[in-house]
Amino acid sequence: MNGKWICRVLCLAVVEASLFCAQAASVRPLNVVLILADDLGWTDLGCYGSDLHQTPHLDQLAREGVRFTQAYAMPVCSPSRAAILTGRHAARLGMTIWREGALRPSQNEKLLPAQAIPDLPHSETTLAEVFKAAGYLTFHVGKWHLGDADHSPETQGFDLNIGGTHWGAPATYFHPFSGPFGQEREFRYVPGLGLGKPGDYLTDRLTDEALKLIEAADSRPFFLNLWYYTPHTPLDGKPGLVEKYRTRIQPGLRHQNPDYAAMIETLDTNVGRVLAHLKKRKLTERTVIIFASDNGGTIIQHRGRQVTTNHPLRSGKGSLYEGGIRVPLIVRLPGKTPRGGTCEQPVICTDLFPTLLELCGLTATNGVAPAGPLEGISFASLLREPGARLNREALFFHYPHYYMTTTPVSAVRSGDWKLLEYFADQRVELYNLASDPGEQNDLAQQKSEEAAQLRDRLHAWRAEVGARVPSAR
Ligand SMILES: [Ca+2]
Repeated sequence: MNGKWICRVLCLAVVEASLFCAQAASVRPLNVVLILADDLGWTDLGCYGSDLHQTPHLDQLAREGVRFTQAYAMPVCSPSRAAILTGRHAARLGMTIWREGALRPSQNEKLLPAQAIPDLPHSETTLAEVFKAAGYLTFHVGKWHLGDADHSPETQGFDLNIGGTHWGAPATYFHPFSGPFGQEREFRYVPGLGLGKPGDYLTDRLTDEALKLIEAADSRPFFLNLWYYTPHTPLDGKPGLVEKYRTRIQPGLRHQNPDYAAMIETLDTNVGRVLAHLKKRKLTERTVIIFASDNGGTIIQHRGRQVTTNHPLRSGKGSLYEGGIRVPLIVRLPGKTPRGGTCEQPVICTDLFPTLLELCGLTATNGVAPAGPLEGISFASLLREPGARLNREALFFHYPHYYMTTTPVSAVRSGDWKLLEYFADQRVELYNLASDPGEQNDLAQQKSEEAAQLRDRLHAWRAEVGARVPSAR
């Protein structure tokens, strides 16, 4: 056992350990399938309001589980992934930008962005390490984006890695999934998928491998971290589906991109394959399913079209307005849990770590502990009672970098109030998300007392977690 398993343990896993969990854990450990889509926006699924994208399997999953309407991620890839695996905020980890961004020399911007680290430190405790210590098989399939070869999934508690690299996107979704990527024409590939054949499609192939691993686990408990690359750019939809959506797009529909729509339908089909396979293997009643996205939908132009819109939310990936950070989240538990519940409590990706530990009954007795303070809190209680409240005062966000949708910024949400603070001019904006979810009416002047209080809290949080901030040039 690794020396870092110190005793600052998950009393949270004990708190509220339900009869359901205790029974499940004592009979046979629950399996976990954690499915992450990449850059999927808040309204991109049918059950979240898309009027174009067809997602029957995910809609069905939402009917069988709990659909969160105010789930948050970090605004870009690697920070969310690090937060999910550790339960710790990206700002505390110092991983505030995607990996390539952390390595890129700063551009000629007004502020010098904060220095971010590109690789998830080995000193952190990951979900995979926790599950492995508890006797689970631990599989990573798909996008990793949390470090170089020295920080690959195999070094972070996973028994096996298929498809994960330090890159954030494939060169192409079509076989052989390799080629030059981006303006730099860097050669990229997706390892672990064998020879394959022309016509193979990346999202399908990752699922093929995931299903084989579920088979191979046989009766042993497993943690499957299935992190699809899709629907991140490049927008390579299957041609037949692209054509289908091309004929369906009408003026006035919220979503308008046929390639993106095709990729989302294929994502949905593959989630359906995983669910059907679990059913066939009689594992449905022993498996927790989580489906989420790692950040808000991308609103940039790609091949001459806007990728998606997060309307009615403002902005998209990279931004700390809701469109950048609010994401779909669906969780289905086995057993007699509420079906088709909708939960409006704000939750955040750091919560998955303590939630999964609680659901699987992993406690101090398993000898597991995070590497330090957790920002996440368990929302297991909401899965049993979606109308319950979480005991949390505020959620914080920190993106001390530039992106196409933002300049360096931090934000705090407390109750219905949300404050954003921009580093370039110390400007604050205050919104009431209950009456103004689209963040159109800045109330910072009108409600100056509330704004000042929230700003103080934001500053105190940044100091507490040691958040790195931009500096003047
Ligand atoms: Ca992403």
